[in-house]
Amino acid sequence: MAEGFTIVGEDEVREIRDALENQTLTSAVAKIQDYFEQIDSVELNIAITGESGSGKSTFVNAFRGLVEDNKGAAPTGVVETTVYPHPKYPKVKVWDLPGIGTPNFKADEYLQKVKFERYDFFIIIISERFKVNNVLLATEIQRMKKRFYFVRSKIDNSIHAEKRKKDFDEDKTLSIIREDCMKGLLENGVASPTVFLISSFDLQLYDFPKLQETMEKELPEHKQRVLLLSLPNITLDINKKKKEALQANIWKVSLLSGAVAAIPIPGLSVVVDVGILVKELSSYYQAFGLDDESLKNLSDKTNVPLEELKAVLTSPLNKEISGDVVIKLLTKFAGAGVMLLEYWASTIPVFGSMAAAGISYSTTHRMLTSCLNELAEDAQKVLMRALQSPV
Ligand SMILES: Nc1nc2c(ncn2[C@@H]2O[C@H](COP(=O)(O)OP(=O)(O)OP(=O)(O)O)[C@@H](O)[C@H]2O)c(=O)[nH]1
Ligand SMILES: [Mg+2]
Repeated sequence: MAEGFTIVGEDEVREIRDALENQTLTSAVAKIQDYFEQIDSVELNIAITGESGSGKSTFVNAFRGLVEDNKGAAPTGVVETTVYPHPKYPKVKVWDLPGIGTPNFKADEYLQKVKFERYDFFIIIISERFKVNNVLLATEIQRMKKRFYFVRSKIDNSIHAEKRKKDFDEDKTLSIIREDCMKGLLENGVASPTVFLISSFDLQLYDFPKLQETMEKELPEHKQRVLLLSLPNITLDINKKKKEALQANIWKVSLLSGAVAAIPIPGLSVVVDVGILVKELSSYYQAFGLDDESLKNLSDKTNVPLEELKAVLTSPLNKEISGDVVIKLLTKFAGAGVMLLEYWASTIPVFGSMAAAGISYSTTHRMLTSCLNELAEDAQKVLMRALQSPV
């Protein structure tokens, strides 16, 4: 067996078989192309609302992996609705809605004004003190059949203040804050409220991971992927889930690259569209935030110098992803491709009758899997370095 060789899971094999056995290779490829067009066009619109000064704009930035002085970051004190497309996934739009500060607040008018229909869900940011306006807003959002999540911001401040007390216990402080928020909401008629405690300065702490999981779970399936990929690379769990999501599509990309305008590579029994593979590898790179801009943002946020973050990267893909690099990689994995042909041919009969296609497919599959593992590992190392843990 080749080094690091991983047999694909049963689900994946079943999916590939279904795609290939009941139809011709051409129609299977057309279906895969269709699938990629569809996932590329999925939009996600997230509304951030709450009282004035509660921390909406700061959250909008943190969610997109930015700090305030970055280009394109949300400024504070803006009163109009402003949309901030995600820097890497422009179809993911975070909307910074106006604050709901006025005493004679009318939730229905507010929601009409901010065009509530366009959002997939709302995040209502609440701060230290309970305000009835939040309840009016939540109730109206619910009436409009939209989802919302309560987020209590600035938890770092609350923890900091409590830390001075001599019997300080972080978990206990957090549950007191949580219960206090929930009590206010319950008393004002919000049935079984959930409140996520966060600090926009340290999103990886407290309840953000839980919020992220809940948002993902409650989205329609076709929107889950784009939310996941657009999440800031701040926890090992996000890293792992991104890797799984990307891994799940490798068979589709491999099949596509071997079937669309495929060009033989001199000296290799591999026939692929190198452009598709360059695009795919670049998308891994973006998803894991290994590009210069993302690393710079991470460095700004954590105060770990950019050079130190870059120093932990080991994948050669961090230097360049080009057609030449892809061809070199395919050459490196061609041997494995030949070796794996038998496995793939027994799994997917059509490859048995087309050895060339089988070798191209196995080589590409093996190459993408290996690159994905490598980049995911680099992303993990960068994260651990940024969070100051020993690598
Ligand atoms: N410590 C701490 N401060 C925060 C956090 N979130 C926001 N802030 C601070 O709270 C203040 C208000 O934050 P903004 O993000 O401007 O609040 P906003 O809701 O957009 O305010 P308006 O646009 O005026 O309605 C700023 O000074 C932020 O730095 C947080 O999680 N922790
Ligand atoms: Mg603001």
